[in-house]
Amino acid sequence: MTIFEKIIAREIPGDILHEDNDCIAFRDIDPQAPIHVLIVPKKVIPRVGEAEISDQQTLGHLLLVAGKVASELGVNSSDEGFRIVINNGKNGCESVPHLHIHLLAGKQLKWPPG
Ligand code: DGP
Repeated sequence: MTIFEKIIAREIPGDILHEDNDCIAFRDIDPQAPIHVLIVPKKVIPRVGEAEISDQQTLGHLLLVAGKVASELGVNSSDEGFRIVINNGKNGCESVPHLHIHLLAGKQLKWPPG
């Protein structure tokens, strides 16, 4: 069971900002920006590179929820803004093998990423 499944099952606490039938969004325990939220599908897809055609609706839903959470946190504007990141595998710095979108905001982020 991944750490994210335990948060979904309320076996460990999470600072939850959104939940619906398909996903959950909660604040990252190790924030890399003033706003750092993870959007996680309830279905365990290990990483985006292993998603299947049948996951298409879920993948799109995660992006829409990221936008909704960004709106609720007041950063969904061109003046403010946010970044979405999906880490995949070792070189992508994935550490939890349960697909998740990072929503980062609240400061000027650098480009290119490291
Ligand atoms: P990644 O490296 O892309 O697999 O991101 C995993 C993220 O998960 C990382 O930013 C830290 C976060 N994380 C790990 N364990 C926990 C936890 O128990 N609670 C919360 N809220 N976040 C966690």
